[in-house]
Amino acid sequence: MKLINKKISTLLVTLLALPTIMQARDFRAADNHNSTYPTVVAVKHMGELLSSWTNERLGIKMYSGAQLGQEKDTIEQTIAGAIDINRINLAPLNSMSAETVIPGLPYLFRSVSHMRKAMDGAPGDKILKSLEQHGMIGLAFYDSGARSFYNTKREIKTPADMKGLKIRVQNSDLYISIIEALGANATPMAFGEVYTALKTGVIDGAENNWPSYESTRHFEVAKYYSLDMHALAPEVLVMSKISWDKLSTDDQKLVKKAAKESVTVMRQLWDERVKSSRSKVLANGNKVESSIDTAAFYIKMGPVYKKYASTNELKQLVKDIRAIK
Ligand code: GTR
Repeated sequence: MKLINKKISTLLVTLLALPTIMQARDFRAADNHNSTYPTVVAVKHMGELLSSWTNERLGIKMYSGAQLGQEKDTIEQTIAGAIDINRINLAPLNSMSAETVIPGLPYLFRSVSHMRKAMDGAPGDKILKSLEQHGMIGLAFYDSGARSFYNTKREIKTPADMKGLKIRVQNSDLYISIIEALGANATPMAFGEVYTALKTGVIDGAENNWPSYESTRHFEVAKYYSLDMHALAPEVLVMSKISWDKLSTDDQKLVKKAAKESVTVMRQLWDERVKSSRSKVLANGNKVESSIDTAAFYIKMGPVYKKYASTNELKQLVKDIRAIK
């Protein structure tokens, strides 16, 4: 009798624990950068937080280095629920959400610290919220430093130096407009194809921050890097709404909390990586130009602001970002 009672109580304990066991899972996460890139390390850190808070019930399995595809493909998979967590740039979301375009407007942010404050505040929340109707939950923003032009042909100091250059851009109309406003030719292309395109002369240049210019080895083929710092748009961490809706409210809170906490780690890693990437590029003997006529670049952006900050709401978002001290 005792033995039967014991068996029944073991069964009861197992049954009671079942919902928790069933919820145990590793979220599939995607990033197009390699395993040591700050965004990837930060998402892994987020996974470690989740697993320590939940006794390993929740965690993250990171697929870095574009294993699950280029950003356009991973966004589709995220919306479909095949990828749970995705770290992407804001640019490939531009065609879905007009709000995501705003942080990419050239020279909108005065500095990286201005960008961090604005994205951590109400303007950032608004942009993250705008993704929900497209099947993604915006969890947090990660740093992406400043994007500047690099090319295989010549130094760029003024917009006139851009004339006729074939510049690769991300899949975003905003970036096409920026390049065209500067008198160059825009070629939208997936990130993973840029190295070969530079090497074979299909394009003359591209634009990116120090860590990406270095980690992709674009700096080995495009020697001229001109620090015009036209865009300080951040990266974004999103979760599939399908995956999100399957979580309990408590787990949703944990996911958000872990994402937010990973931002601190990311920023620290980012600042270190900017320095080390810069040193590597300089040691390679690249022509890095820092005396740039940024005012001349900014003046050319009038039509771009007009086209993309087109509604009252978007104009207000620009104002709100500018107002942040
Ligand atoms: C990087 C960014 C990537 C990707 C890439 C690109 O800075 O981290 O997510 O957007 O730029 O230019 O495609």
